[in-house]
Amino acid sequence: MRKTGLLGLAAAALTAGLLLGAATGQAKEWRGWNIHVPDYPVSLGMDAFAEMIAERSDGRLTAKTYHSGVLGDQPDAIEQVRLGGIDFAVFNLGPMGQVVPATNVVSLPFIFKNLDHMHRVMDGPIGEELSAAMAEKGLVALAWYDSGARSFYNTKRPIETPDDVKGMKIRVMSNDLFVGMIEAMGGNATPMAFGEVYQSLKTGVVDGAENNWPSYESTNHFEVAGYYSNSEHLIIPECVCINKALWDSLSADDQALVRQAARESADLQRKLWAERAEASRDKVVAAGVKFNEIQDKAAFQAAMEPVHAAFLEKNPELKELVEKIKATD
Ligand code: BDP
Repeated sequence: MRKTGLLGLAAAALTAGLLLGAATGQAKEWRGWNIHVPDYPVSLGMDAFAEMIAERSDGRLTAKTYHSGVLGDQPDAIEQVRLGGIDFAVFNLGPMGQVVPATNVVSLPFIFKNLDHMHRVMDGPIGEELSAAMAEKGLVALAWYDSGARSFYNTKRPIETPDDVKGMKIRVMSNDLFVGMIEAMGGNATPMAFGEVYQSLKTGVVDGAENNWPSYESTNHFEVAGYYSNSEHLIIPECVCINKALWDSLSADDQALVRQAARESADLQRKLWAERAEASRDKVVAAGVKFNEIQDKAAFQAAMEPVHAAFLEKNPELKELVEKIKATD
C-alpha cells in the first residue's frame, strides 16, 4: 500500500515535470559527441557553440559536449547521430564516406591544393551539395571545421618516397579509400579506432599512422612514433552535424540561431586551429621528433593516381563533383 503510494507519487511528479517541461518549452539538453581532448580546437569550438545557443535562446536550448570519445568511437557515433541517440557532433568527413558516399570526394588524396582551396570549395556550392547528401542520411551539416593536412608518421624511418611505405603496417581511419591509399604504396593498411592507435604503435601492432600536427601531439603518438614526414596527402574538413529529426523539430528562428552559432564557432575553431597546428609542431620537434619535409610531392601524387582511377570507376556519378573541386580556383 505504502509502496504503491510512493510510486504513484513519483509517477505523478514525473508527469508533472514532463508537462511543466512541455509547457515552458524547456527542451532536453543536447548531447554532443567529440573524439578530442578538452583543450583541442574542435573541443573549444563545440563548447563555444553550446554556450552561444544557450545564451541566445535564454536557456531554452542547452547542449553539452562530451569530449575525449567517451560516447564511443567515430563510426558508431555517426550512426548514433543519424538515429538520434546522440544529438550533435563534430565528425571528420573521412569516416563519413562509409555512410554518405558523396563525401568521399574530399578524402581523395591530394584533391585539395591547400587549406585555402579546401575552404573555398567547402564554403561554396560544393559544400552545399555535400550537406544535401548528408541530410538524406539523417545528418544536417551546419558548418565546416578545420583539420589541417594529414602526414605519415612511424616508428621505423623517415618516409621520403612512396617506396618507403612498402611493407609498413599503417593505421588508417575507417574507410576503404584509405586502405586503397596505403596499398597503392605497398603498405599494409589497418583501419582502427583513434583511441587504440597509441597502444598499437607502442606495442608494434602497427608501424605507423597518419594525422595532422595537433592530433599527433594531443594523443602523444609522437612519444612512440618519432618520425614525422610531411606528405600532407589528405586535407579533410570536419562538420558540425546535428540529428535531422531534432533539426526539423526546431522553429525557423531557432534553426537560424543554431546555424549562426555553428558558423561563428567555425570561425573561432579555424583561428584556434592555425595557432594549435603551429604550437603542436613546435612542441613535438622540441621533444625530439625527427621531422622531414617532402619538398617534391609529385611521386606521392603519382602513386595516388590509381586510387583516384579506381574510385571514379566505382563511383562514376561522382566524377563531375571531383572535376568541379579540381576546377575551383
Ligand atoms: C583527427 C580527426 C578525428 C579522427 C582522427 C583519426 O579530427 O576526427 O578521428 O583524426 O585519425 O585528425 O581517427
